[in-house]
Amino acid sequence: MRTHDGKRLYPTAVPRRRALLVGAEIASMRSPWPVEDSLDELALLAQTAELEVVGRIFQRLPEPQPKFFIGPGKVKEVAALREQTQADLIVFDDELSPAQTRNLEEELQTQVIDRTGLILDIFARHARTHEGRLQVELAQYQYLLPRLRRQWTHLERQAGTGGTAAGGVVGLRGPGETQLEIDRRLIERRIAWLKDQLADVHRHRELYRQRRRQTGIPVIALVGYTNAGKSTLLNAMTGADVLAEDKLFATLDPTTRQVLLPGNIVALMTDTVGFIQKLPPQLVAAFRATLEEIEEADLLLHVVDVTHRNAQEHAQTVEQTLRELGVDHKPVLTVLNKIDLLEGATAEDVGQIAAEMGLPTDIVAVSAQRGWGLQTLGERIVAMLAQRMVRVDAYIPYQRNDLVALWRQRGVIEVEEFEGDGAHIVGRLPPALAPQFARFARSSL
Ligand SMILES: Nc1nc2c(ncn2[C@@H]2O[C@H](COP(=O)(O)OP(=O)(O)OP(=O)(O)O)[C@@H](O)[C@H]2O)c(=O)[nH]1
Ligand SMILES: [Mg+2]
Repeated sequence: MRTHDGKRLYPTAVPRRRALLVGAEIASMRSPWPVEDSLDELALLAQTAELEVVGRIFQRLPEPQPKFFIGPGKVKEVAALREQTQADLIVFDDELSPAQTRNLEEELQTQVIDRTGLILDIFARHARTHEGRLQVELAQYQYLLPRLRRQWTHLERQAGTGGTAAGGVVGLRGPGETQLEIDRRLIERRIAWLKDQLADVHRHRELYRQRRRQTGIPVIALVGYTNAGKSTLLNAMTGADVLAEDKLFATLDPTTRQVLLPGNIVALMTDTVGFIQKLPPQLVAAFRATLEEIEEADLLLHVVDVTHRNAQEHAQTVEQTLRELGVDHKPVLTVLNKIDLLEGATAEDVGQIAAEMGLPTDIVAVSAQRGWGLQTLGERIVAMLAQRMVRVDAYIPYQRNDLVALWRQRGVIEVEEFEGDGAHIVGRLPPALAPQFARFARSSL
């Protein structure tokens, strides 16, 4: 296990922690996810965090129970299973309140974390840039602060055994009440410092964006469920070499690359952090860089792994997260990825699959890995970007051929007729560039 700054918490020789997974199907929450599928996903998350999953158990309930989230009888079953499997960590699939976590730890005499805590641990492992690390550390401390007390109660009880420094996220020790107060104050101070640092980074990025905006180069953001193939698609479209792995949350820090679209149109394409069900939107929002890239984008490409059993649930989660982040007004093009795994499927079959999943039928099917469908995808992107541009009808003299070249690269030329000492051009331009053409315009609609 490693902390957010890459230091090892334990020597490598120490065996993996043994995790017991606990799920619940809550009737009142009406989650579209079958509880077993959600636990499968939790198991993948646990593996990514290098835990050994030694058992799983779930309960169907009308409502979450205030004390333990699950019912007291089920807690007893969990205790028995823990004994039997020798688990030393219990991972709940749902968000627990700090009080529920404390009650469960007291009852089960073992460390308890929830899905959010586990995801934070993975974030801490995968953040690479300075900003990414600051963001993760801030999110970790914000998660930890209300839970500090349980660390103390939990560890005090274990005094003499040296206490179990909790894995990843919860790696703080707090041996007593005084220490707890000190920890709390230190953490509050650290949170304030982290926020300051991040505000600085944001100011710098905003300056960069302002310059970028003035160039009128359109921005395309790749969004989607984790592991859908966003980074693979970015690499395939732009020749970037972003890490793409069969892991959840391989990408945390957005990468932006230039892409050359059909007609030699230049755009920027940004890879962003993946979404996942039951991830509090504040946590996605903690990735300000991702959020800002999405807010800034002219077009979102929603990448869906069409071969996943839960593709429909994935797509719904992404749509819901975009709504929660307040960016659902952006134009979206749905891209069904990994079609190489659908052996012998025709374009019609893929359209059918999309319709059955309740996805927009207006999709593009690709294999980012094999490079299939990328030409069509590029053409569709150009067509959608053109809709965001303003229509311009201009006469440009030959001396200003530089403007024609710019138009060709950043906009779309529909008609080009040579007349006298220049060219009469009709087409579309990004709104940011239109003013440069204003003095040559015949009419601008
Ligand atoms: N068969 C097949 N596998 C693919 C395709 N595209 C991506 N993959 C695989 O899917 C896995 C996830 O791909 P990534 O590109 O890392 O996915 P991502 O959406 O960036 O994931 P996160 O960054 O973790 O959110 C990798 O193992 C890829 O090799 C594809 O078109 N076909
Ligand atoms: Mg990625």
